[in-house]
Amino acid sequence: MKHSLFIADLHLCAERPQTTLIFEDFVRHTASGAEALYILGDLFEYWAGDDDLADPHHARIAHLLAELSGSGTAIFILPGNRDFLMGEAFVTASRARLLSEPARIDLYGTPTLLMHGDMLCRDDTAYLAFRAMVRQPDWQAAFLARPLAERKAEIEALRRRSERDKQLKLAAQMDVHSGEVAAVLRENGYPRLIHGHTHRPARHLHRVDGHDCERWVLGSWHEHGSYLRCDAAGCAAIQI
Ligand code: LP5
Ligand code: MN
Repeated sequence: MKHSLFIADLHLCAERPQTTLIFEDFVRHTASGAEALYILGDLFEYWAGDDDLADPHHARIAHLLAELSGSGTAIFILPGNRDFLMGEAFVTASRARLLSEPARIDLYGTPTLLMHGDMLCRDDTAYLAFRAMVRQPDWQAAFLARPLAERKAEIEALRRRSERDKQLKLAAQMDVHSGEVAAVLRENGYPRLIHGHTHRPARHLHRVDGHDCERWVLGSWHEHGSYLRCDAAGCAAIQI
């Protein structure tokens, strides 16, 4: 049966080789049977710019995706808060297509909205202010003009700060806001939303303006692999 797969929050990096091995196995033996693979953000621990494709681990992942695409599975990448600096060079090397957020697709007859999920965390105001700054094209051009080693050091400092800040935030503050979920479904069409980011895999039901909607939250790959498989009959979450 024709089907598509959805993943997010793999946070791949050379320091976690086991996750990369699980991902390679998933791509070669599971994703290869799908019509399409949608990567909804945070494929990498972080992405400092496409010049980091020279890193052997990054090149290995791009090559793996290019092989999958060459074998007939379409690959779509919607970048997350860790890898929004992914550009044309990475998607070309991976033979993937870049999606901008929110992306609307027709998934076997069901209108489906795809997001990373960070934009839905309306109560995380410190993060949203930071996000607004780093998503500006001018800010990104200035950042990318700096030497790669400097950018990586800056991002690692930011990662440490982010981990510290998260300790001070309430769990609810870092979850999606149901009002924001209703707003995006209203603006972009009902009835299905798929996203990641919160690392709280689940299927939620929402009633929005009289429409029964479903929201699938993808799991992270920290403990084990996880993906969502959708076909004309619906979606199912699967753990590897
Ligand atoms: O990533 P995760 O899920 O652990 O936490 C996120 C939010 N944190 C982030 C930061 C990333 O983890 C760091 C990697 C980003 C790489 C991007 C590269 C380009 C940018 C480089 C800038 C130097 O996204 C976290 C949320 C959490 O999700 C839950 O939703 O809470 O947000 C934070 O912790 C952010 C702080 O609240 C605010 C930080 C303000 C920092 C201001 C200094 C900016 C310095 C810029 C220097 C050029
Ligand atoms: Mn994220």
